[in-house]
Amino acid sequence: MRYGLSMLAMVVGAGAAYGQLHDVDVVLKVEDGRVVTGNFLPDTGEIIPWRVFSENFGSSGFPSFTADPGFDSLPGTFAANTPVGLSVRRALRVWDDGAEHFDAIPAERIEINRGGIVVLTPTADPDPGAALPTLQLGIAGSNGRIHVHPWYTLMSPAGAGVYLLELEVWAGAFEPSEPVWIVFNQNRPVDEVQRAVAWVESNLASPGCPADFNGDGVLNFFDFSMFIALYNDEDPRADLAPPFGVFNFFDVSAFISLYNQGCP
Ligand SMILES: [Ca+2]
Repeated sequence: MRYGLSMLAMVVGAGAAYGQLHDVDVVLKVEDGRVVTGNFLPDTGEIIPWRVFSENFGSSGFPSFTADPGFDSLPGTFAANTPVGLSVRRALRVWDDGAEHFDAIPAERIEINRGGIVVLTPTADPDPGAALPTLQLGIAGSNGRIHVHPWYTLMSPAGAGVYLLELEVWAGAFEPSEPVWIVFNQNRPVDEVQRAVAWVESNLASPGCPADFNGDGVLNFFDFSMFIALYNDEDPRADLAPPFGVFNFFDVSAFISLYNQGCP
């Protein structure tokens, strides 16, 4: 249940108009010569910086397979014909829900396929400075947009689990993006996936900065927007204070307190 939304609306003003957030595509833009990953705020189309995505294998009806997230951009983001691709930064990891970490490298690997060209997650983390396994996703169209959906397949034994893929996105001569994480769920409960996503956000995307909800290392209005969207969804990530399972002013107050602490 949820209380006190009017109080929250007072805190953040018009931002409370944002609706639900959906992890769909990785939206690309360029800032200061670097690729930046984001997500569309559904009500406004605004691109909010975003680095942690999640998806379910089997979401399109085929087991151990998904074509999401795709990679999208607004027209004019890139020069026509700019090649855009991804590199795999680490071996795949699997979530330990009891111990709450992503330390283990499973037998499973993920194959990413674009037009018959594939890249496989490595069996061990690449050495620092070594070339990363990479895959060109496509080239920007004449309008400067790219929108592609690679195919992700969880390879045998394809056991139930929550898997963590760490990527970076590159485009032409721009500096590659900061790390991007996709949490893939293979037949595990939603609440376990939410715990795994929350762990990635607070331990990998923005360690020591719990109010940095979109994980870009900066505290600003985007984080308020994110908190509101998650609060409206009654997402456990917004359930910051007792009584847990209830969304009320104590969660809002806890968020404001975390926000005021700032980032290290
Ligand atoms: Ca932020």
